[in-house]
Amino acid sequence: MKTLLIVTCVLSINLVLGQEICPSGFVYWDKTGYCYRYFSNLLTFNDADSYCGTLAAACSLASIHSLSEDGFIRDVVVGMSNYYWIGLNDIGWNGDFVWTDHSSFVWSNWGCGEPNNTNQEDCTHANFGLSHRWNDENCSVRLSFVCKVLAN
Ligand SMILES: *[C@@H]1O[C@H](CO)[C@@H](O)[C@H](O)[C@H]1NC(C)=O
Ligand SMILES: *[C@@H]1O[C@H](CO)[C@@H](O)[C@H](O)[C@H]1NC(C)=O
Ligand SMILES: [Ca+2]
Ligand SMILES: [Ca+2]
Repeated sequence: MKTLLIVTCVLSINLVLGQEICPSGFVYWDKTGYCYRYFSNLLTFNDADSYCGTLAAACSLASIHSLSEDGFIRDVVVGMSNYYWIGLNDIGWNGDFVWTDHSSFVWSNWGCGEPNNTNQEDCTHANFGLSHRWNDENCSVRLSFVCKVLAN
């Protein structure tokens, strides 16, 4: 009984601190069960997604599936008002948007008039404009980015 209590206690502390269930430096969000991390390094979209993949198995640029997840990433994970890559792109076929983590494209938060594909924009950044929405941008542009991975 005593052992069980101690084990339970240690497990809850780890959950609260977000340790072990997330790779180092990632923030755990219990609402989705995923871990998130912001990187201020300026990389192209493909380099950013590859970088995420070096951090943990099946780690990709963040996919976003609700307004609350969008807000959590912006306010808690990033915490500043710059642009950052998320995993949404239409590199394969213009207008056919997919997430690099292969999750379903079920929700979007495009800014007014976006995506506009001006000069072949096939990649997406968040935090666009005063209403903090999404914009398609040239994939070769270098931006900071957010990685996301399922918690252990
Ligand atoms: C995208 O940006 C790159 C450099 O950042 C540029 O070389 C390329 O021409 C741009 N593509 C288009 C279609 O404008
Ligand atoms: C298209 O979106 C870009 C941002 O990616 C913006 O700078 C540009 O003004 C928009 N073009 C038009 C025609 O609305
Ligand atoms: Ca496009
Ligand atoms: Ca655009």
